[in-house]
Amino acid sequence: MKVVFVGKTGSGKTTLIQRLEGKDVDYQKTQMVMYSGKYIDTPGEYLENKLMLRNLLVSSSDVGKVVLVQDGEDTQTLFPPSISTMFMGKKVLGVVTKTDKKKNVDICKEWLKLAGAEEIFCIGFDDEKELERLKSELER
Ligand SMILES: Nc1nc2c(ncn2[C@@H]2O[C@H](COP(=O)(O)OP(=O)(O)OP(=O)(O)O)[C@@H](O)[C@H]2O)c(=O)[nH]1
Ligand SMILES: [Mg+2]
Repeated sequence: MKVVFVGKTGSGKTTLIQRLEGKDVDYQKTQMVMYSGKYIDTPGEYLENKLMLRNLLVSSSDVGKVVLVQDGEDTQTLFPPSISTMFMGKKVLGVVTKTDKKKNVDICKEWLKLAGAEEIFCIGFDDEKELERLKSELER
């Protein structure tokens, strides 16, 4: 089952997918929804436009899991409380990225919990173990 990644522009979705796929990390702004294999990458703009997010979910009915990606350096979140309820029947996980920067990781975890993430992973550039833990969760 496919996995869709949603999160603010620059939160680290593409980087995370590249690492999960064992690819070289290569910065590129995501301009459109990218379906490549199991992981669906979305532009950050999809989170700002709820209609686009809904369209994406309807048109990707084979998605089994949703990963909410929260930038660990951010002092705010774009995920409203219980946003998980709009992804009906899909398992919602949360990832705090950039934890190597050690900025706002704790509050970011709280926001993801409030958003309705069932499980939360904290992943930075120095975190291969947590990346592997996420990978095996996504492969289940
Ligand atoms: N230090 C650090 N930087 C990261 C990490 N993950 C991503 N970045 C950096 O954050 C920037 C944005 O990463 P992307 O993966 O392109 O973000 P995105 O969510 O795909 O952004 P959009 O495509 O615009 O929606 C890049 O410069 C990455 O190198 C991390 O774990 N640690
Ligand atoms: Mg991207």
